[in-house]
Amino acid sequence: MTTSNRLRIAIQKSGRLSKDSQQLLKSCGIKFNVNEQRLIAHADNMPIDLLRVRDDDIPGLVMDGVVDLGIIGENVLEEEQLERELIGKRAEVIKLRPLDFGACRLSLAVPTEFAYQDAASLEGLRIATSYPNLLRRFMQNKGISYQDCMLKGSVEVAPRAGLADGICDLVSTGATLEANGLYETEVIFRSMACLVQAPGELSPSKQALVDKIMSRVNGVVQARE
Ligand code: PRT
Ligand code: ZN
Repeated sequence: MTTSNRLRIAIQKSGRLSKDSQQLLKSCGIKFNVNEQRLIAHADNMPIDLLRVRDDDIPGLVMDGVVDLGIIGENVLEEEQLERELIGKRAEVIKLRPLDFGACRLSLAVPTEFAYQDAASLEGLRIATSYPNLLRRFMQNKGISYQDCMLKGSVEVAPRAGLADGICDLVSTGATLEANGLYETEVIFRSMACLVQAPGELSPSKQALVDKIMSRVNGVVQARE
């Protein structure tokens, strides 16, 4: 039985979005306690279950309707949408609203000694990234060909390790780039955390609950502005 009368919300288990996601839901009056060992946290005062998963799993869970809502970085959401479009898989979500945390940008960066003029400086070169679809879209729009170096982690060390000429990675302060002898040359995608809903209609009771949560999220986020 994979359907539930309880509203399911997927949030990142542990990482840069998890504390803010939990805090936001708590500020909306949803009472829950997280057990680090458990995948699911049941809310005490509303028919809501929180699913604590890897952030990369959240877009797919929402797109497939396994959960009703999700809190996810737009970078991960957009990458998954492009990936699914490529393989002809359902990729819709309802974007409810951007949130006020998780700000970052996906940028191109090259070693300090690299004489970068514009993205065409990367023509034919190898670029390391965990976001191959967002990178491809950007480079295709510019008509620039390049070689892939797909890495799920340690992207910033790829040039120094001789694996790639440049990188396409998330940046917030820029300290990681600097520490690795790289500089940011081009922002290809700006991202924030966002609240998304599964495609299709919810049951009237779930929809009423989503409406209630949304009005509270709007209030909480506005109050923090
Ligand atoms: O385990 P799980 O798969 O759930 O987590 P994860 O390791 O894939 O993701 P996590 O927790 O690192 O990031 C979750 C989301 O936070 C990202 O998808 C973004 O939407 C958002 N976010 C915001 C960031 C950053 N800022 C960020 N700075 N995600 C990653 N970084 C990394 C970046 O990759 C680089 O290594 O931080 C480093 C750069 O930071 P600065 O400050 O040195 O520029
Ligand atoms: Zn992840």
